[in-house]
Amino acid sequence: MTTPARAAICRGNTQPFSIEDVELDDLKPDELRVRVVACGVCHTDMAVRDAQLPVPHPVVLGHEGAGIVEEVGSAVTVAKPGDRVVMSFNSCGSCPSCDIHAPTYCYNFFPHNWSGTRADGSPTMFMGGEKMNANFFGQSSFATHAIAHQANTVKVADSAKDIPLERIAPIGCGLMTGAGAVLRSMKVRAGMPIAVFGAGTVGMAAIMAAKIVGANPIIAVDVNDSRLELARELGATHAFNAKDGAIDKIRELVPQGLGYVFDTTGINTVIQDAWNLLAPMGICGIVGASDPADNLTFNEAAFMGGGRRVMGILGGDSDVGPFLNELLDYHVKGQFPFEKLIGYFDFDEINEAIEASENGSVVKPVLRISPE
Ligand code: CXF
Ligand code: ZN
Repeated sequence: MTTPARAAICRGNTQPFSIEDVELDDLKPDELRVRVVACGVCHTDMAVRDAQLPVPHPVVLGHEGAGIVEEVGSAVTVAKPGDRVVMSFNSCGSCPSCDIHAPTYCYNFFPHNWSGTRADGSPTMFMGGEKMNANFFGQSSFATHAIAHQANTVKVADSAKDIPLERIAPIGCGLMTGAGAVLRSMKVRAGMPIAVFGAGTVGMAAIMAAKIVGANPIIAVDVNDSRLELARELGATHAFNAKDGAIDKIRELVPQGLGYVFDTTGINTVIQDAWNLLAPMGICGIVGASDPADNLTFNEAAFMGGGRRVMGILGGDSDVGPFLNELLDYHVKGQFPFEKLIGYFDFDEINEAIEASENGSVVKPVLRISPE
C-alpha cells in the first residue's frame, strides 16, 4: 500500500516547480519513511533543473531534508519511528571508497543518487500510479514525505535536541562540504594562513571551520561586499573584493605564501590565481562546479619543487553520521553559527526560494514543509 504525499515536481527550467499529489512506494528493508519538516535549497538542485547533471526529468529534487521518522524497514538500525533525523547523500556501502568510510567518492554514486530510482531500478515514487523520478540523493525531500536509506540518514544526537530541525536541515550538503574540506580533506593546521574563494554556503562553512581549527589569517574573497561582511562576522580576519586587486592584497598580507587556498567558484582562472599564492607544501582544495570543458594549468616546477598539492574535494570527505553530529556539536557550542546564512520560505514559496538562491539575496534558503 503506497503512502500519499505532496511533492514539488521539476520539469526543467522552462516551468516553475509545482507542488502536486504523489504516492511513495512501500519501504524496502534498508529504508525509512521520513515526514519532512524542512529542506534546504542547494545549487545542485538548480544544476539538475537546468539539465547540467544527468538526472532524468520530471523529477522530485531536494537533498537537504530533515524530519521525523514515520516507519522503518526491517533491516534499519540507524533510527526508529519518532526519531529526529537529517538526510544527506546516499552511497552503496560496499565499494572501495565506502570500505574506507569515504562515501562521497562511492563508486556507485550515480545509481544511488541520480538515477531517479533506487539503485536496483525500482521507483520510490509514483504519480497517478505512474513512475515519478525521485530518490534524488537517496531522499527527494522537496516533498512532505521522503523515502531515505540506512546509509544517508542520521539520527540527530540528543545533545542537539534543542536545535530546530528547520535549522539542521541544510547540514547534509553545502555546510558539511565546506567544513569537511577544512577539517577532513585539507586538515588545515592551526596558525596557518588560508584564503577562501567564494563566500556562499560552502565558503562560509569553510571560514567557520578555519576559525574552529585556529587558522590565521583567514582571508575571504568574493565579489559581493555584503557577503564579505558576513564572512568577517563568521571568522574571516580579512575580506577582499575580487574586483579590487584581491590577489595582490593577499600577496602583500602574506608574502611567504598561503598554507591553503580553497576554491568554491569553479572558475579556472580563479583557481590558477589561487594556486599561485601557495607556500611550499601548500594545498589548493577545489570544490566548485566547473565547466566540464575546462582544464587547469600549473607551473610544473613550482608544483613539484615546492611539494604543492591540488586536491579535488567532494562533499568535504564527509562520512555522514559521525561528521554531521560533530558539526552539530560545534553548532551547539556556538562555534558553527550557520543559522546566520539561512532565510526561511514556506513550501509553496519554493520558486521564490530558488530565485533568492540564484540572485544571491539569501545564502541558504530553507523550505518549511511541515511543523516539527
Ligand atoms: C554533493 C556531491 C557529492 C557528495 C555530497 C555532496 N553535492 C551536492 O550538492
Ligand atoms: Zn547540495
